[in-house]
Amino acid sequence: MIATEKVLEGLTQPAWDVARVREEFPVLRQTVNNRPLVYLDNAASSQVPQVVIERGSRYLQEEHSNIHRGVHYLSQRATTAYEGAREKVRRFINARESRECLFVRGCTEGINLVMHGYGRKFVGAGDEIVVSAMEHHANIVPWQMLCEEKGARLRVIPMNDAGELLLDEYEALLNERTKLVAVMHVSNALGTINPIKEMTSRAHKQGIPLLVDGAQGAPHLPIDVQDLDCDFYVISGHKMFAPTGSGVVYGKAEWLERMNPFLGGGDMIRTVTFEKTTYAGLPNKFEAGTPAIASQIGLGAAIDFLNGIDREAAHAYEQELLAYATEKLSAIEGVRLIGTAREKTGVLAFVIDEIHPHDVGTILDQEGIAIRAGHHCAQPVMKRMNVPATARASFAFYNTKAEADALVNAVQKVIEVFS
Ligand code: C6P
Repeated sequence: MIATEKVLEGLTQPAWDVARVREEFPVLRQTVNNRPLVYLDNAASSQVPQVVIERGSRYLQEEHSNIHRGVHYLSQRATTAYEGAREKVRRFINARESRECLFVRGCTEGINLVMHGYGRKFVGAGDEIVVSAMEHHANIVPWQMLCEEKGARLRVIPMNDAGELLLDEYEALLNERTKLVAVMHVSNALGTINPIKEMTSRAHKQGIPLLVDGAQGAPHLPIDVQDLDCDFYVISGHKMFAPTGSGVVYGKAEWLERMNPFLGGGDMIRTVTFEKTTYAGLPNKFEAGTPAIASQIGLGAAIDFLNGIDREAAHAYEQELLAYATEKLSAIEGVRLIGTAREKTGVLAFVIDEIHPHDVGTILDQEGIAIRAGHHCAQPVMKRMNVPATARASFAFYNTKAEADALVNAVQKVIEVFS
């Protein structure tokens, strides 16, 4: 049976069968420090299911070749697989056309592509870019670089203490100088789900395009870019069960057609002379050089995997797990949750009185529990919440209540060690 076509029996039942889904993720079977691995760092990078591993190795064993260039058999097979992955992405996010789905290495590269392609062409002196107070550095720094270059200004949507954006203040920031709103779908540091459809509609009322940093949205939520009506939606494959080096920029064709290319080189041109170069059509105009072929084919296989499970049940299960862990963790004296929005995905960030998050992370690691500790590439969030850093557990649909218990017990142990 072809790996990516494997039917994932048992995963489409209404009740989520977590034991069954865990079987698909070989990395979860190991022990760390003589304890079963408890992997709660999914917001940094999620794990890869067997079907994706098999698809990647099948490419390397049977199909490896450069794409778009060769007339030979292997190149055509690799091209078919690569373009097949693009079509899978298109369907997954419900883009109108596959040429609106550009392959990039991840969100950071994707946002930089839009900054160079859109920003350097359409933003000028005195213009404004609106970002939010909860953005990841990947959706701040490129826009700051642009503002510096162009003499433009970065405006910031504020948030409340729970980590929810203030929509009236957002709307008040928009004006004729605003050239782009760049906002995350889901916060990696707080878990907040932002009301993207509403935010897009408010921006569009004033003719302003909107970019969504979908790094933490695509792995957990159904994405329909036509329904959201966003102008750009950027995805990192390694956060949605695909290999590193895979990712997507969705852009409306009418923008992508008008934008400057990002990188110059092979495969993105129509003609080259020393006097002038003309560019290829979409999507090639934005895909210079040899891309991460195996990784993008892996992303296609990860999408097959996600299509093979009941995503609604997976989401409901993640929400249940979040509620369970939130209740238990917040009941511990000395623990304070950072990020308590009403709409959240499975991110549980916290601080413990008098104990540095790095110490929490290190002690949890000794228990075989992987979390992330630090500023999560969101220093402005730390400043806003008045903490130097947080410890962050982030859940995926393969995590269990027993693992949430292990987290809670280990946090209690940390407090005992320091008391
Ligand atoms: N957040 C985290 O532990 P890259 O690294 O390019 O795949 O994705 C960058 C990025 C952009 N936006 C958001 C919302 C993100 O969460 C991330 C990556 C990881 O939270 C690593 S810092």
